[in-house]
Amino acid sequence: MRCDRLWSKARLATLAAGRPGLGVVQDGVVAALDGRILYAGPAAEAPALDAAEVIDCEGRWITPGLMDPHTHLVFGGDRAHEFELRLAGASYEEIARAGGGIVSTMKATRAASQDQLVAGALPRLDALIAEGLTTIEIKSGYGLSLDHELKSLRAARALADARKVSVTPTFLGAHALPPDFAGDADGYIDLVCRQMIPAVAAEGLAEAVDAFCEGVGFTPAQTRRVFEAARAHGLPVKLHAEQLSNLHGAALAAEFGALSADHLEHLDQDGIAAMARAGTTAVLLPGAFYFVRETRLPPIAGLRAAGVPLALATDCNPGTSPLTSLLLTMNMAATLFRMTVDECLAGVTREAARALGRLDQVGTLEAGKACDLAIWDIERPAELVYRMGFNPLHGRVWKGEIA
Ligand code: DI6
Ligand code: FE
Repeated sequence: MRCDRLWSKARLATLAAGRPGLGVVQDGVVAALDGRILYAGPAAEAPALDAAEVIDCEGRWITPGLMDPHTHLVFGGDRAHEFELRLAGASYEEIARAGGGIVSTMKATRAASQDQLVAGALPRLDALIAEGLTTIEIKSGYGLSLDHELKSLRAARALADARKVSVTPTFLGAHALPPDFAGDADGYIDLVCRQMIPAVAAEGLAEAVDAFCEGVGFTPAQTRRVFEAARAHGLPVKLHAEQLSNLHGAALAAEFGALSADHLEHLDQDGIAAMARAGTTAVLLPGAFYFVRETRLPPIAGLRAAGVPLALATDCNPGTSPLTSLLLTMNMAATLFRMTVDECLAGVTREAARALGRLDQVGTLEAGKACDLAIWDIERPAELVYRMGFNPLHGRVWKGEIA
């Protein structure tokens, strides 16, 4: 069989559903043809392959390319000064009242051009790519007006043209109440449902719709209206749920067959059961948990026992998770949430793909999927979770191309 490229003498962590644990293949090969995996598995069982190019991996490990299924990567400005105020004892509420918080990022995002938003996001994207990222979800949510939300989503799309990476944009207009709608949250949700979502859908600018269901965000009733508008426009949903309190957002998300419910520190057993029934993936965000010094752990054991898929993400955002490292995210998930090495690696590959509705295309080393690979200078996969601040990436492959 003809193939474009063959990676030989490799140890594979396939994450393939049919194989136990990480789906390890000790003496494996990966063959790519036209950007897709033609074969991934034991060298001894490979078909006869006529490769245009053979790369000897010299025993290195190959995993699926890493995926970040929850980021707010596109935004203007930063909140480093707020970080100093917090260290000096100011509360989030005091900072918000002083015009800080999401509103300060909204102002900087509105003031930035689309090109400036792209330029500002590129260093954050490059940091993730340097660790083997091949797919990233990018939310809007700092424009909070029709034009600026569209600008943000167009900037997210433009990043896919600027780098060899796959971008899945998510519309998060229901992220916070902009000052122009102070005291009129229902009026703003009208704008989100009647103008923003139709425009986003008409331009094909998003693959899903998200919302922030929280006391400082939007109510379950307002979230339900956003979900109904998303459904009317054929867009799947996901939700920032139970981050700071239990508004039963995860159960609402599950009612709409959500791809994922994210954060989940305050998730209860009813929410777990609803997610399990709906097949909704839990996206856990240890960077936000760490950065805001949260003390309530998400119910990992309950989610695990109910068979809810567990994904991980950086939640890269300027306010609660200025994090651009999936390797550190995995270490935090193991160290803080007590997730296993296998769960962490699955969380940034197979389960991240599931959370994005892309498991049929990426997330495991299986024939027919995009040939997105990360090649590592490690002796065992646990090193990718164990180390902090060390990047053992040897090479990255995106759609069969050495990137
Ligand atoms: N939850 C969060 O932690 C971020 N957004 C959200 O829905 C906060 C975003 C910010 O503070 O800029
Ligand atoms: Fe978030």
